[in-house]
Amino acid sequence: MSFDLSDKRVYVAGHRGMVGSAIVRRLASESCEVLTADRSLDLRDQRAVNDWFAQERPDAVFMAAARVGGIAANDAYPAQFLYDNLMIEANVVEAARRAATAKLLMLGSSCIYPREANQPISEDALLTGPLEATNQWYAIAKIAGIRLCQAYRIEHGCDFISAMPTNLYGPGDNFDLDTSHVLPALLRKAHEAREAGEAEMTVWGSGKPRRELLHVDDLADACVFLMREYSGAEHVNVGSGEELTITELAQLVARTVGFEGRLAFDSSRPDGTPRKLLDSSRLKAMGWRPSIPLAEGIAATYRDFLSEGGRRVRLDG
Ligand code: GFB
Repeated sequence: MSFDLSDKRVYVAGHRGMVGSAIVRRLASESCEVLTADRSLDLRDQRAVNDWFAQERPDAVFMAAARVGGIAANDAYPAQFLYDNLMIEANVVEAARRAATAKLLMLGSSCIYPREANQPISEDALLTGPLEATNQWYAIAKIAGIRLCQAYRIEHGCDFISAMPTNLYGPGDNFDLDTSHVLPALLRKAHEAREAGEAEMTVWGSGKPRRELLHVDDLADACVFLMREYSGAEHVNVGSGEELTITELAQLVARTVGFEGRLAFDSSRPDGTPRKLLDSSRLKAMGWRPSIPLAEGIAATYRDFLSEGGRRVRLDG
């Protein structure tokens, strides 16, 4: 039986981040009441989270709040990535149980899978091998998030589910070069190199790793779909199937921005996971498909960058 969102009180945790804001945009076309908390609610503070839930009593929760960042931020802030994410997840899940929230969707990441997982990576590859070192702290926290939902399902009968998106991009992304993911970084670098008339732009690592990219509005649509249609213990992969090397991505970004110079590879920077293409066949079999082609999504994200003036600099999702 599907979960009906009509007239429900729906809390989007992390509504200022790229994922949370996309979910809020997506929920605008549903007849539900969207709840958000202001900045004064620190999701790492258990008592504050319990009080907020007791007062607001959401029927459903999209758990999109997280400390997030690209390969360099993960490496630089292991304690923040592990501690903040563990606390946020545990507090929100426990508060949702206490407030008798009927359904919760936890968001994870494709970095939960072993570095050497078979490709495309199916859900059952979880915990079958060692993690990639550059994002293991974040991955451990996200694995704990999946297990929390499963444990609460077993012990308390809570209908808490998890979705594991592939690498995401889109409006509202973080364009800070020290903490961002690859796509916003490349957009910014190509833009600034073109503006300054430079002959080359720097790309971290070898350019050989492959990444699958999904537009955040497609993810938001998949989250609403899963909230409605899925009630299982196992986490569900959410990918686009659009995979390319970092070199190909940099070339696509350069074309989008109109930068005609060379790519210079900085081998002092890490490559990270060689490949993490998700097997999204379970979600596909349920009837969901992405709809935003990569080239179109990148062009829209570049427009967002220009309208924001590249000012978005953040570590929280
Ligand atoms: O997106 P990204 O930072 O993270 O990097 P991951 C992806 C790839 O792009 C790496 C290369 O091989 C980087 O070396 N790259 C090239 C760059 N130029 C740049 C650049 O200017 N900036 C950045 N950031 N990368 C993330 C995890 O891993 O995946 C997160 O750190 C999360 O925790 C996310 O799980 C899904 O794809 O390697």
